[in-house]
Amino acid sequence: MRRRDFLALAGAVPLAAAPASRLAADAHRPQYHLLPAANWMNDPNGPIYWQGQYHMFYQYNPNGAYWGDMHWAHAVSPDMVHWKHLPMALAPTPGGPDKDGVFSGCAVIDNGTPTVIYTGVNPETQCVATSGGNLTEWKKFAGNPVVAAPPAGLETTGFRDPAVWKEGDTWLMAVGSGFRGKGGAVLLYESKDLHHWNYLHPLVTGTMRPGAGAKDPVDSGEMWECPDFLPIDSKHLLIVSTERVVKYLLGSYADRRFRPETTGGIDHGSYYAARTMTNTGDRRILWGWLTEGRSAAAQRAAGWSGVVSLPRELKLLGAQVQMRPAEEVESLRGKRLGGDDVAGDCLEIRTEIDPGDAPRAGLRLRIAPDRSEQTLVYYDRDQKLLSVDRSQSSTDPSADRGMQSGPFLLGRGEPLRLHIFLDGSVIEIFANDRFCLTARVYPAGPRSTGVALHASGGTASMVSFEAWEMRPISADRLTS
Ligand code: DQQ
Repeated sequence: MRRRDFLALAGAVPLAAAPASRLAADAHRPQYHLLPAANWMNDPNGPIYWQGQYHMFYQYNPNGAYWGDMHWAHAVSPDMVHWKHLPMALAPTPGGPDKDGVFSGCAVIDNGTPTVIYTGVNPETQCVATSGGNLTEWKKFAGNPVVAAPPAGLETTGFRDPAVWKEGDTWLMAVGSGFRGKGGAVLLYESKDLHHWNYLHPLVTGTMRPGAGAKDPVDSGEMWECPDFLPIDSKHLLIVSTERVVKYLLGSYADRRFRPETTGGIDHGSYYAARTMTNTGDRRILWGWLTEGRSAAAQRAAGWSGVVSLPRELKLLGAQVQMRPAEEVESLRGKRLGGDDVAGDCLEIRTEIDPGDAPRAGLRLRIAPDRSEQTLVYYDRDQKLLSVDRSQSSTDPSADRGMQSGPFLLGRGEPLRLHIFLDGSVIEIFANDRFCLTARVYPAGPRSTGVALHASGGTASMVSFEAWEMRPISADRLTS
């Protein structure tokens, strides 16, 4: 497939040193996921549906492919899959409360006025900005910060990444936080006008795994980043990012307190800082940051780092959180592939596998003709895990080789249903609509594109298999 690239975005988003020709030829750059024209990106910020368009903001460093100098970049889409980049939405204001970075936050519509609430640093404070209508020009509130410090008397591990929603005529705000030696927490505030906030109490406090202490409170679970809190059917869902993964807590919400009943993983791989889109009615669309799986030096050399996930639709099935790619993603399907010609690095694959008596069964992806590279995705019956084995994914020493897995159990007679999106270095995996794992792989060989059934220790069979080439969201679409 001819490689195209998002370089037409260059006018909207400042470019750094990486030459456009090199980025366009980079086989590891995704072709149908949203990512900036160059440089570093991380958390999705303030995703919102407004006046017939889906808006995505995200953490962005205009200076290079490394974290720092956080801005909010902006892209817009009619369908959540074809994107056009717009001018930078928010940049740090010298001397202002966000002078050292415009950190993560959310977007809401306040009586017809699009409004973002975000964290300014240093120190961590909560700030507000509004837009006249089309979300391209933002005016920071002159009275920022609207919350200047964590509640008096609380010794917190952090105070950032607000999520805001409305109940009746009252705005509620959840701020990511935590307590040393105890665990992560979400602090709850209320307001009538988004400018004057009154601290209520922790919406919920986590408990740490014994002995989990680490220098960085995010690594130990003593700090919860990017909280997102939403009703889903008759329950409420809290999503938090901590310990390098995104977790969910499902439970009941009453008297402005959240009581978790079950917990699970939103994604068990290279995925972080997830946030749902606001203003989408009853639909719950989740976006995450697909983190890189190669060295910082390799990221700088490539000139880009970070990808926005595909839109993921959340529903509740009994007590289980169902996760599926939003149906809009199907519009990217190109040629349908069949038989022996299934190969590629820009594909959608749907397969049903009967593990039979094989203790490990799944797919082999990105296989090199001489087998020097391959990535295994499989169900491990004995370990009760869904795993991605990256030990042979790349002959390039700068690429991660670590195993990625999460708890997963097939019911008696239940087949393994894999729904997989390959896009350059991205592998987004949905299993049986209830488990997700995103892996990043960087095969060195240009022909490491093979796909095959994987079984070890026994015989598994493929019950069904469908695959499509995926259409790049090409430069012309991105700028039209
Ligand atoms: N990234 C942002 C923070 C957030 C973290 C800074 C999570 O607001 O806590 O870039 O990835």
